Amino acid sequence: MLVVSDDVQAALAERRPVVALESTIIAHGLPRPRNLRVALELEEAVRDEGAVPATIAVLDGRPHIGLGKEQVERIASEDGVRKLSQRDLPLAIAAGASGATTVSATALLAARAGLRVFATGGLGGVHRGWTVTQDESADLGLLARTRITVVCAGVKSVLDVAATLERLETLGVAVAGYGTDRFPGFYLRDSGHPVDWTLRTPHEVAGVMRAQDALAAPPSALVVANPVPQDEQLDPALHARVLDEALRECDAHGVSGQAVTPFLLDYLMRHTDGASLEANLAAIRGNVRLAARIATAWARG
Ligand code: PSU
Ligand code: MN
Repeated sequence: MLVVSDDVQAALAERRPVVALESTIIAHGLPRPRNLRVALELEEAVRDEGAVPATIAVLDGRPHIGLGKEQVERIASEDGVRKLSQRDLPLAIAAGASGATTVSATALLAARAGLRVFATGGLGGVHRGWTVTQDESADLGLLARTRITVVCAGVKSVLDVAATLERLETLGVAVAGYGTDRFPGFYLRDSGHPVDWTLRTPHEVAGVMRAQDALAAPPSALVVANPVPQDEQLDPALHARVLDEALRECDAHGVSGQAVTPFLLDYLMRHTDGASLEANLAAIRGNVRLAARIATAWARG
């Protein structure tokens, strides 16, 4: 069922570090043509750190773990690449469709392939207005059932961050700040909420992963929340102002379902002169590098 690339297969067989990367960010989270350059740059960053990148996507109905350059190009450039969350996978497979995978679909496929470390930008979560729309990303439920370590810059700031943190607690997903006791705010270093645990080295993160296994509790994820570097964060005042507008526009246009997240991210990008995009990319780059170091500490076992 899974098409695992040769270099990912070899790395897994030899217990060398591998980092899973999601593809929705490429297809639906970043503007073309920059998205292709970013996808390739992120893979290169993983290699720089001595690990093997495994970008995950569904192509013509087949889930791929590790993409070649032409396959990355398809995800970045082809029209009609869908956004696939976990529940969409069997539908896309049976239909022979192609799609980019969100955190939920990526984490599921990565875990199936035997990968343990995954890097992304920001997780999905509980949306503002949840009491009316019930809009909550499938990312949370899947992470509650999957043994994987996700390195992210927190959850997207367009969400209700406090509610998302509560939900992660209810679902039993472990959350730790990396080098911080504040939960990061995706474009910002600090979401305004604390975290209960702080991890300071890849070795410490690997120690928690081993403890998860030793405990043999029902499988759930470890979220390593890694803040964007201080000098690369978005101006907090600008962020607050534009985010307010974005949420109002989203409402006014009646945007709903899968379209909400891409709409908000795009609005922020266009109304911050691209500054939100730069902060987003800085966060992802940092996460990818840290994930590679964690995968290395994990592989050393
Ligand atoms: N963070 C970004 N860009 C993105 C996403 C997150 O900076 O495109 C994607 C991730 O793939 C995440 C998804 O899993 O948004 C969540 O979408 P939704 O809220 O529809 O579940
Ligand atoms: Mn949603």
